[in-house]
Amino acid sequence: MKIGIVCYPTFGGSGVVATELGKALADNGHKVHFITYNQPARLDFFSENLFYHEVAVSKYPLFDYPPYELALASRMVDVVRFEQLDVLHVHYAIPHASAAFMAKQILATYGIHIPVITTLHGTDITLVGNDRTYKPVVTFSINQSDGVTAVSQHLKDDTYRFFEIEKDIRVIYNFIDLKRFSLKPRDHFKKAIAPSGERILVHTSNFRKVKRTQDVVRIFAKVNEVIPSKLLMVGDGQERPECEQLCRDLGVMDNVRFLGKQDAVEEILSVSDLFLMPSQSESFGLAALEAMACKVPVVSSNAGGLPELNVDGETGYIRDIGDIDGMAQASIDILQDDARLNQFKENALARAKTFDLAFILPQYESYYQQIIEES
Ligand code: GMT
Repeated sequence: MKIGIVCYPTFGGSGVVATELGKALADNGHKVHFITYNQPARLDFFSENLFYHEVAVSKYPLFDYPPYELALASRMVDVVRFEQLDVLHVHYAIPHASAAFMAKQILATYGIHIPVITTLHGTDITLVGNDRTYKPVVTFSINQSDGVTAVSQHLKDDTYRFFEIEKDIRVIYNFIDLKRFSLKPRDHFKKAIAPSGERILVHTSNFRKVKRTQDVVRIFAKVNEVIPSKLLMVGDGQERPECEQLCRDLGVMDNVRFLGKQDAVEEILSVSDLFLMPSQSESFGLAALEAMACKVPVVSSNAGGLPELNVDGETGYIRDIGDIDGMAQASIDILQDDARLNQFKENALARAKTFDLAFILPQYESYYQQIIEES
């Protein structure tokens, strides 16, 4: 197939899922065309089946808000026409689904029919999309998509709860490439971070409010009172300065490292013993899946789709959102007992394997085929 993928070229979340999916489709022989405003973060190599079409937004003094959606729709029209795409797969509803709707209408004037599939990722439904500012457009463009997928059952349920959706939504879970995300022997790195054999806790995110990164620090401070440990904070965003200050206030800064944005997250996960994800909202929790694939158990909140990934008492523990004491105690329970920690590590990997790219990729391929045939 010739597939157009529209996404945000971001380091995490929907951008990573879209890019990894495109790369896997290209490896499987499909021609994949990325349409976005910047080279996607993980699309940093050459492949005969991968193409990248940049969306350039012209600046003009009149535009306080340059019309990205129009530039994107125009680019989609050109790419579909001249590359003769079979399907457009847009990741994250805003503004990709509405831009695709516009492109589809324009293409119809050339006698071209292009099926559009929208994948819902989370905040496009739970936070941003549900905002009155965007809601009518999001509802309309989801209903106008030929196919709609959601990355968890919880996100599918939320979409029906928050919007008036007539479309059938297919759940296709996020996936992991186990060739890249696996435990790597990095003993020298582990020794450098935890020279006295301390346990290593880790958190990766974009440090937005929704991630509750200050809870991560508070949980760690409580764990560190009982178990000598270190915390690695990976990523960057608006909450980082507050977290750094909180570390100073709680007197734990000597045991915390803020590593900023990192490409080789799997290297950091490989030296870690426990992943913390106390999010306020999380449609799936891809970062937790990456950790589990590297044999790192997860202590998380019960937000959104997290219970579909993290199995309470098996791959880690789940506590209510904001239950800092509960998450700290759960972390201590795992970390203070070698046998339990090792069992949870094995369980985490076994669970991650059920989200192997090899199982999920065919689900997307057959869904594309179905939507192309039906539309
Ligand atoms: O979590 C973020 O803030 C990024 C966001 C995105 O859309 O890029 O992530 C969402 O999509 C990921 C991939 O499907 C999911 O694993 C995340 O759980 C989801 N984030 C939220 O729902 C908050």
